[in-house]
Amino acid sequence: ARRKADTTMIIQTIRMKSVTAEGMGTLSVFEAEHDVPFAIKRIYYIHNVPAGVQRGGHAHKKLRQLLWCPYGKILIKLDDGFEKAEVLLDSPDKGLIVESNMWRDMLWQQENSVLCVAADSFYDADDYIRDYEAFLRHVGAEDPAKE
Ligand code: T46
Repeated sequence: ARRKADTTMIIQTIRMKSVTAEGMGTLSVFEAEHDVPFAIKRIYYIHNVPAGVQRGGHAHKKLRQLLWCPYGKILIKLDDGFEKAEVLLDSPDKGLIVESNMWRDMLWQQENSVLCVAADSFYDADDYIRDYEAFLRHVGAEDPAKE
């Protein structure tokens, strides 16, 4: 029951408030529930990743997250089952909200880029969908050829 792309996939990016002190660098900040549309229960970060590596390859049933890259360049590829979009995290003040039911891949484009994530829930392995066909069924976007 694949629907037509009559709705556009909404990709929400945020700009962190950034305060630069002349010759002394920049402080960037975001606040839970103010700048990010949820309370934060967990922070994790992914580092020591060689350039060219792709991680992810899953979706979450419920989890909502903010992704940002304080150092480096990481391409985030999103797929809601109907449409795909890409966002390049290439600036420490740029954040990407990834809602639930989004298939995500993260491609490291620069050695040692760091991916930081603020999540609205504790870790729950049962919240992951790691099979793409199962994801398409979950969001009601099965390939009609396979029905
Ligand atoms: C996501 C993207 C952006 C834990 O034990 N606790 C945790 O909080 C997390 C996030 C992971 N883990 C364990 C589970 C695996 O054994 O760490 C290992 C690596 O996790 P995974 O292969 O899922 O990593 P990525 O980079 O593919 O995905 C991660 C998050 O898991 C995922 O929620 O949205 O970053």
